[in-house]
Amino acid sequence: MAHALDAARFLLSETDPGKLGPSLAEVAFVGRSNSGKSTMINALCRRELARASRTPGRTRTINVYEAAPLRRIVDLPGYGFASGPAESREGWGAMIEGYLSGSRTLAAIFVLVDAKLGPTRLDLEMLDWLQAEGLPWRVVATKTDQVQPSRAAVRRREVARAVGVAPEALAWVSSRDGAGVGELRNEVARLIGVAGGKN
Ligand SMILES: Nc1nc2c(ncn2[C@@H]2O[C@H](COP(=O)(O)OP(=O)(O)O)[C@@H](O)[C@H]2O)c(=O)[nH]1
Ligand SMILES: [Mg+2]
Repeated sequence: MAHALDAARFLLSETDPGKLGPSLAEVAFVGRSNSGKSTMINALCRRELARASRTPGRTRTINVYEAAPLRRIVDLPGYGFASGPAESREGWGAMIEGYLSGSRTLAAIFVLVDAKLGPTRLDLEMLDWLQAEGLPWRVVATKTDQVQPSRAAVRRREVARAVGVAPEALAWVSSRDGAGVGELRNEVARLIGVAGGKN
């Protein structure tokens, strides 16, 4: 069945958060390189919008998609991939923070954490920073297909504890087998104000 996010299209890529232009509502995806951000955006919108990469650290721009005019989904550069000079890594951090603290229309920031690996030090730093800034965040465990089904409940509790949330508050998603994708799709649509509840 059709869903409001099926209409999502690529809008722009930018390195300067000040040049993203106006928006009515948006959600952003952050996480370490290779955590599954691009693949998840593609799964949510059911099309190859974001370039998923075999080479970690490829997305170095803020990539913006629109599900309807001024209703946005934002793919942020992955943090924590050690390639390139230290200054450019610092630069990506400043770009991400500049965007997150500067946007007035951010309805949620989804922090993607690999379910099998759990949060890295940088993930925990990001969560502390979001909390300190008073920004609305939610942790999404990704690639849950890589956790043995018999271990899933235990693993979900472990990852939830590690990021400091209740197990039910941790989204548990696999872009590969589709687990949790429908719920997250509805949540994103509602947050950016394109909800039709058509799923
Ligand atoms: N098993 C599994 N692999 C995934 C899943 N999502 C992404 N991947 C793989 O993880 C790698 C990184 O994905 P990508 O979306 O490019 O991550 P990004 O750097 O955070 O944008 C790719 O090889 C994907 O195929 C998933 O749900 N399950
Ligand atoms: Mg990516």
